[in-house]
Amino acid sequence: MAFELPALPYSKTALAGRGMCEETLDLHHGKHHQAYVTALNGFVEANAALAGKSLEEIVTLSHGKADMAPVFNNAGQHWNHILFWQAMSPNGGGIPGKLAAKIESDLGGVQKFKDAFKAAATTQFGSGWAWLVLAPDGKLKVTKTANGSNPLATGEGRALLGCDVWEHSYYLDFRNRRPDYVTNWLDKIANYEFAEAEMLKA
Ligand code: MN3
Repeated sequence: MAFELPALPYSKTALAGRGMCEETLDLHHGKHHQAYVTALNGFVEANAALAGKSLEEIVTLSHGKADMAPVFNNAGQHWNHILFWQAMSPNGGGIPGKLAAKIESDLGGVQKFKDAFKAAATTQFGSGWAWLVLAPDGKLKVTKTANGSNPLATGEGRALLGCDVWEHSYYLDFRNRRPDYVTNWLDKIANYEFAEAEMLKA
């Protein structure tokens, strides 16, 4: 079974009033994410060791292996973007009670969480991701990864939110102003209902 580009869970214009325009979503989903899926399928077809493996298995088995870096990059980016589309919402920005309480106890409150997330996102040199994860010790943690990597690969925990800080995610809307993109993303776009549901599944 070839991997497939998942449909967006909202229309391409759904986030336009919240700082992510139709062209950004159209290119990001239809071109960038599609390219990762197409490349990954090419690697799976060419390598019998990858046949029949789940996306999570491919991410894990290719992580840290120099000869599998192209496989890891594309599998990781497919996994990251599946999460990214779900981690955004046209009704984003509001933090529901159970997640807010956990943020308060583990991260010192919403403002400290947002400051830590912005710091992670803006200090990630070059391309990468900022994450809110439920760490193996049961605590919330803010982290970052480079390029196509993610908390599944690094073992840092269950990803609850992931913010794409590759330039293709924000350049049309915010130009070079990554800090403004991340602030807006946390305040108006992030789907904390999704993050809470993922936290409660764990
Ligand atoms: Mn991207």
